[in-house]
Amino acid sequence: MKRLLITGAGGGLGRMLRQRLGHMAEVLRLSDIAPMAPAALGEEVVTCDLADGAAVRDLVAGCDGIVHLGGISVEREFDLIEAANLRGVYNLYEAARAHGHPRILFASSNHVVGYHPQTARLGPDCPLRPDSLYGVSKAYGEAMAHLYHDKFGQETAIVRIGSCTPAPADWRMLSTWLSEDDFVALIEAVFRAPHLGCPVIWGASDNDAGWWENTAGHLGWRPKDNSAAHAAHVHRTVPRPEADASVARYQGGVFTDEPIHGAWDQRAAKRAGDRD
Ligand code: NAI
Ligand code: 15L
Repeated sequence: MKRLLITGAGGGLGRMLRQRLGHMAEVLRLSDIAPMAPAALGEEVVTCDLADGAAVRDLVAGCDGIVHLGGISVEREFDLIEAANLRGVYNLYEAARAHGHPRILFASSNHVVGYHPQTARLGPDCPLRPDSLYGVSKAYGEAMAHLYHDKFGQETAIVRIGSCTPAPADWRMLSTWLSEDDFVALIEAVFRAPHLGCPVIWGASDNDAGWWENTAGHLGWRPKDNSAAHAAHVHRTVPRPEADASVARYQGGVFTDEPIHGAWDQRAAKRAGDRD
């Protein structure tokens, strides 16, 4: 590729991938709304709010591929999620349509299925059971990817990332862990494939305790890491959650405990308080 765009490049995964995807394109275009380190050789750094359609259109111009990480990555107020994850995704797909349909890797999340019990083993066509407004916004992004594929042939790898961290940090992550190496190898496979289409891919390593099958074998992706190598350390250092705690019951863990932030009843209570 001549130019690969990484949105959300100032975030946790974006900063990691900035270090590790330079070989994939002559130029990495790195964008975020947050501060980023200055551009090094072979990099372009662009501040861009995903909610700004004109800016996103300019951002995507000249790009041959997009790793779309940008957006709200946890449960927050709907207005924030709406701007970055709903309008932002629409802006990205419209920009891609205007600029020749560069292939997209969409960072979806396990939280689209977070209310499935941990006893369930899920395939890519399982019913969505989002655990949060955040999870709903990722489901919307997945639907947008399918729409633009069916209508225009836009290719997207919908990657439902589990927990991408250097090592699994708790008991749940023994099931959801995606190693950084496996994520990088998946991105390479997605952009190397002659034909991609619009597959749903579970972004998890080859964990003994995993809940999701590998649906990207046809792209040549074979995750190499396994959380089992870290299990003894987690068992020794992290207290085991109670069996009836959400983090032990549901695939989405503590996201199922989140309230609806800034809900109407909370706003009404605040307005009444302000009047008193
Ligand atoms: P992060 O929160 O560290 O990074 C997201 C970046 O998006 C931030 O730097 C933020 O400034 C930027 N952003 C937010 N609103 C924006 C806007 N309106 N315009 C432009 N940029 C905006 O999240 P992280 O952990 O790096 O995750 C990256 C992506 O992967 C996110 O989309 C997240 O939902 C997804 N994901 C991550 C997982 C993980 O294990 N880290 C698991 C599942 C999904
Ligand atoms: C996500 O979708 C979040 O972006 C990340 O911060 C983690 O919470 C991850 O899921 C997870 O489920 O561990």
